[in-house]
Amino acid sequence: MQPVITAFDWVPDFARGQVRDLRVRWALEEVGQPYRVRYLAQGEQKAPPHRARQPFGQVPTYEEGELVLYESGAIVLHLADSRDGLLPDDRLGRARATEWAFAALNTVEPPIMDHAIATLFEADQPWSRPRLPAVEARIAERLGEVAARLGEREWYDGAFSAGDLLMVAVLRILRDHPLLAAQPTLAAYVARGEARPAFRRALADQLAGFTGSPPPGFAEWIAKRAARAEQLA
Ligand SMILES: N[C@@H](CCC(=O)N[C@@H](CS)C(=O)NCC(=O)O)C(=O)O
Repeated sequence: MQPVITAFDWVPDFARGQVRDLRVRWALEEVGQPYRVRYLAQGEQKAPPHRARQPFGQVPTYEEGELVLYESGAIVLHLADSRDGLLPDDRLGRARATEWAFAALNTVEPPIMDHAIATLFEADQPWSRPRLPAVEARIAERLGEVAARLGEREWYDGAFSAGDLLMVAVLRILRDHPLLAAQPTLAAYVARGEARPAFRRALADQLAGFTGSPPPGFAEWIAKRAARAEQLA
């Protein structure tokens, strides 16, 4: 039986190609595991049936037989552990790939999400603009550190791994931002990840899945929010 993941049938344009089911789709493609998708309309993620799968009311989830998993990192690591292709065979190599996966999710992603909160989710709040310089400085510091550790290597530790998959997925949140362009080796690392056939298939499939409609009142809500953000500028 094919595993089933959850994904949204609609998100705003800025989120297309970034929703976290992409990481899971990418891992599934890398290991050659066919899968099915249960699409959720906006709002459905907070209803009891999905909450039973995902306590925070978010996507993605992963169901395989009696296993129901949430957290994209845990799902990617489960796929890497249970199939060939995303973790080296040796114990120490597996530990290093896991280290890079946690570095991505635990150390690099939080300041990048702070940036998304300040510029998107809470862009209309008075605290966001004053906070931005500090958030950007923290991201710049982290990117410099990641670039220093990666050096000139193609991937973190030999062959492409689940750690690289998650690090690229996190860094590409900044794909159009000058902060990433300021680190050419990282920008090239992201481009290498995005050039992988498995990534391209995963991205195309995520984009093709947005066949739904925005929730009622979305256009009015976004316009009001933009007007408030404009006033604060
Ligand atoms: N740490 C979680 C984060 C999941 C997450 O933030 N999901 C977002 C989409 S990328 C979501 O479902 N947001 C909708 C909501 O919170 O209502 C993971 O990596 O799986």
